[in-house]
Amino acid sequence: MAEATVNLSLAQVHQLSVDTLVHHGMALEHAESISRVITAGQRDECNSHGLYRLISCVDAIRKGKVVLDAVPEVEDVSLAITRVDAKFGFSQLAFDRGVESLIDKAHVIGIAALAVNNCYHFSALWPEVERIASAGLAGLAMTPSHSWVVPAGGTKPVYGTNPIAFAWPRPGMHPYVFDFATSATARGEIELHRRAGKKIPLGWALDANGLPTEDPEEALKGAMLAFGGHKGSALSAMIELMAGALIGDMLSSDSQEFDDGAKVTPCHGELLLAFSPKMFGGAGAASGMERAEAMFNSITSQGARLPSQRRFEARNRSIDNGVLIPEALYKDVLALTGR
Ligand code: NDP
Ligand code: PYC
Repeated sequence: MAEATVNLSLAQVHQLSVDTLVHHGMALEHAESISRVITAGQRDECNSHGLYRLISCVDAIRKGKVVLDAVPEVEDVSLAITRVDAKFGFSQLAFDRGVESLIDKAHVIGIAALAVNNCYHFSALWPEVERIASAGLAGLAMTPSHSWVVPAGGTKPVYGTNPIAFAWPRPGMHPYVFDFATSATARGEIELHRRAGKKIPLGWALDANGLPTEDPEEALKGAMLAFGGHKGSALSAMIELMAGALIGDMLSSDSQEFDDGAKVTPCHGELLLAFSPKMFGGAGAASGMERAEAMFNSITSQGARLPSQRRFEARNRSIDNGVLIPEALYKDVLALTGR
């Protein structure tokens, strides 16, 4: 039987998100920043990081973990580096406060970095790299999470689900964007399988005894696997180093310890990088952009799809028709404010 759904406009999703967060004491500026990202996630049918995330946001608020009125502090570290201390608020407002500086610096000196420290982080990274690409820059973003993922060949979790996202600007078109967890899937996907009473594919996780499992509940009690064996595992380690150790912030294992059993969304840092094709390419910049287009064409012309194509198609549909939310999720979100 088809799942019952509720049709909401994007404006309704945004308002539902703002109202829920403000109801729980979130400062309006934070609620607006967070809700833009949640609405974008739902709009692009990224179900693990759309409205569903409100449940974990409210959980973190109820457990008194997140600073609801944190004022992010922007520090101009050097010509190339901007740091934003999120002061233990959610990450989105801190990103909003730092991104213009990142973009300005990359335009001036060709390459720049934004380190966001001390933030509670639950969102997808593509809205951030898309923002960088909208300024004509290539963008890279990465962040740790909680140590849920075993290194390839090991048995004990070390890494987070550690997402990495990249965007390349394409004038007049959507950018080329990928954004994925370095685990076989995002933890949120496993949680959604549990909600839907569905099995997970083998290769995503191990149970608490270290055996492969198709049961999402057992997977969440056990450990997750990296994507691509030793390759995803090494990428995940790089993210721990670059978006944790390098920027003086927590690794996934530290974040897990900091959580102290509360099981709320992870708290750590994020690293974002921006590169100017104009500055790097110099006299060859225009031909570099043309070669990039030729490569994209050689992918799509053989029937293969670009990452984010599904998302951009979903975006067009949602802008025209609104989004379909599972009724059970809609009820759970309304229940967050006692409705
Ligand atoms: P997916 O495996 O669903 O997708 C990963 C990427 O691959 C997307 O860019 C997707 O594009 C692309 N893709 C999928 N199938 C194809 C295909 N056949 N051909 C070309 N490209 C394809 O993502 P994950 O489950 O790994 O992660 C989901 C989200 O979770 C991410 O946005 C990530 O940032 C977020 N996350 C956040 C964390 C945090 O700590 N904040 C932790 C972990 C994950 P498309 O979307 O168009 O399908
Ligand atoms: O889905 O793995 C995940 C995740 C972790 C933190 C936010 N999302």
